[in-house]
Amino acid sequence: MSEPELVIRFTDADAARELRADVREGLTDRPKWLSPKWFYDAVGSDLFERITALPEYYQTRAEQQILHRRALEIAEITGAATLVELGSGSSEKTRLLLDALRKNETLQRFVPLDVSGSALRAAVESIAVDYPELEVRGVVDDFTSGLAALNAGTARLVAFLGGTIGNLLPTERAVFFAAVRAALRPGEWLLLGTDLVKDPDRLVRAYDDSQGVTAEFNRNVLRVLNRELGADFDPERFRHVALWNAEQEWIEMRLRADRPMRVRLPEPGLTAEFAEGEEIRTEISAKFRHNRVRDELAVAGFELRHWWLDDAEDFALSLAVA
Ligand code: AVJ
Repeated sequence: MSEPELVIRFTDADAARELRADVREGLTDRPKWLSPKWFYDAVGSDLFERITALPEYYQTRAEQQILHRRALEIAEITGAATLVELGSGSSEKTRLLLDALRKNETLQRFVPLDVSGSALRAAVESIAVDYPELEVRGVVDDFTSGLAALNAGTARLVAFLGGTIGNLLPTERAVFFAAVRAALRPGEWLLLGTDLVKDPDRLVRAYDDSQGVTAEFNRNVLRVLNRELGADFDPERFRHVALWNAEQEWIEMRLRADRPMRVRLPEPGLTAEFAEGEEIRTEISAKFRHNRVRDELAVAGFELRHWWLDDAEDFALSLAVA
């Protein structure tokens, strides 16, 4: 086994600086907002893992079903020698792809990219043990800016799974797809997971589960700000709100102040005033239709070649070529 490599392009100090700048911008804006990026400290990552097992949260199981059925086909079509995984997260899906590519005997390198250095180090080490013939190179970076790291490798397949693309605003998505395309050569591939537009009641329930796990996940971002910025949010005074924005076709998560409040954030040197009922938008999770995915990819220079659904037609896996 060759030792896995870990390239750190985004340090804890970078994250701290970005968090301060983000919070200053978002909490002085109207309406207030926070980036969903800051949900994922150790507690938040754990809560997200619990969300993926909730009866209401179908996405993870749906994507898993598609991958399970299509992994070999993906390996045959792409003949990928390098698997690049953006925002790698759970390694279960990764292993389905790695196993299929290994069976196809094309795979040489695995390049997972994630902002969380600790999660990535653990993932890289366990993959290196189980796939001893594989060259493994983890890159700690933000998936929206870390595409330069893709430079290494040939016959690449870039996987961006889990529906995380939905966290980006339409303009951010366009920038992201263009950046991925610019990092690839013609004939290389993008595998994209997207949640689909469906009955709004089901969507809202997926983001407002009966056990309240998503509510805790949402409020956890305030705990992150308390710890990292010395803020004095009282998370229990904020109500979890999940709603369907029919015009934009996205779910919004918000935190609603249940009384007037003044919150101090010593790090960015900020005092945030909340009126009773005032909300912070903490996440958008866009839901897609076939034509939108095809068109957005086409604008970036990708051709959508395969569009695969789970049995319930809740979630799509797209395979597009540069
Ligand atoms: C990890 C971004 C795909 O948008 O569904 C889960 C995060 N937020 N429940 C999503 C999330 C609330 C999730 N993604």
